[in-house]
Amino acid sequence: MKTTTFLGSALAAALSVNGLPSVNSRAVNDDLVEPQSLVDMIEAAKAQVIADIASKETEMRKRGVEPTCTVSKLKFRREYGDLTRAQRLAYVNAVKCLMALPPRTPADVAPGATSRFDDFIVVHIQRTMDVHFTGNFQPWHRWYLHQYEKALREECGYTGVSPYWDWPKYATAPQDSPIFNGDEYSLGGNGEYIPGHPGQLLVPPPGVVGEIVQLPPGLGGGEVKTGPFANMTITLGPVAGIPNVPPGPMGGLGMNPRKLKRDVGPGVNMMYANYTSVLHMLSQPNIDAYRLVLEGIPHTTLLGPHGGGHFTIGGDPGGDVFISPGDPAFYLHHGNVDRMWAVWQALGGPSASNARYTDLGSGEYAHITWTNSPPSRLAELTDVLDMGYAAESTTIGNVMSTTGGELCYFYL
Ligand SMILES: *[C@@H]1O[C@H](CO)[C@@H](O)[C@H](O)[C@H]1NC(C)=O
Ligand SMILES: *[C@@H]1O[C@H](CO)[C@@H](O)[C@H](O)[C@H]1NC(C)=O
Ligand SMILES: [Cu+2]
Repeated sequence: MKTTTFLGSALAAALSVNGLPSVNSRAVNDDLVEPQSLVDMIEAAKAQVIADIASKETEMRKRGVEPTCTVSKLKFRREYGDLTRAQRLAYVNAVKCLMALPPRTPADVAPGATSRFDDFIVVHIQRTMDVHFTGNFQPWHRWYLHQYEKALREECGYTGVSPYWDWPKYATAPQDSPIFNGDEYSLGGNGEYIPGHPGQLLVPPPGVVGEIVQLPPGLGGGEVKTGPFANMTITLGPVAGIPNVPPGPMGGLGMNPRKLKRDVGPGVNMMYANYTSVLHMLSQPNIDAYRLVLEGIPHTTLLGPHGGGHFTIGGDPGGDVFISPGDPAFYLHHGNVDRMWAVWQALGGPSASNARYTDLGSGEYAHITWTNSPPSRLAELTDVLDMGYAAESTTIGNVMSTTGGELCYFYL
């Protein structure tokens, strides 16, 4: 059974963390201690982005055009744990504000939507099957995060930028990280521990062929009772995928109040989103290869860091891909998905001759249906990224760079 392997590696890591000898201790440490090569890659990417903006700026001014994104306007998104307590609190309060504003989604479309925060869940439910394992996956989520940040800023007076969650940083104990430790500056604590609860069983969505995956359990499983989102109510979903939780009314768009649950723990995090995974991902030569590492091999138990982050949160709504943005931690997880992509893009060299800003690939994840089933055409730069009632839509081509079009940010 798969869980044996997972528990085995978790145990090996625990042993090496305690300083006890372990056969695997060297390999495990390599996976859990930040390698200098990764630090260097991220620094090189940042330098490249700044150099690109500077040269574009000069070239545009020569032509008498005022550039929209300049070096001085560039905003840097930061890791949640690197924010000051005041910054973390400001972010948390802005999210709470979004949860208190009325929805724009009409009640007959989604009677379960009760807030502006919910508008974002609704469009994610509506678009799930055509924005995951598809050519628009990363562009769609890039624009989605940008619009969420914009709503926090314009509708809730937030003055900061989107934070992210550097997965490997807390991989041995994500439940103790500044994101999940349950203090007043966190995004709420772990779910209450349910002794002996099983890990999540991943079942492919209806109509999609694939293996059933048994994940190791986390250290929660129950309701979140500490921190800013303690006792938070979620009304949309579930749609599919949470064990022992039946789908909500109207395919998940109906009203179905229940409490936020999480199952945060090191099992999935160490296995799928460690430093080796990230370094390996950033070393991929093209977008098809990159996405196979990020999202895992189609129809197999290999999850990749994207799934690894999602199922490190787990629970309800975190364990259901359709409604996963119902857990406020979703936006920090996808912040890192976007950060990794932006870094990988910049590592391809100067933007003027860098295919990573234009190439959407031709592999199994490059089409307009989930893992190309049913078979569909390849995604194109002119395809629309639909934000439904949550925000304005755009096209893939407008978001291929974090410093082009309306976007002007990078990551520290
Ligand atoms: C959460 O709800 C429980 C009752 O279920 C209550 O005892 C507790 O004080 C609540 N916590 C917060 C932070 O509201
Ligand atoms: C780190 O991730 C890789 C996959 O990216 C995996 O093969 C390896 O076992 C993981 N390390 C640990 C300690 O689980
Ligand atoms: Cu998504």
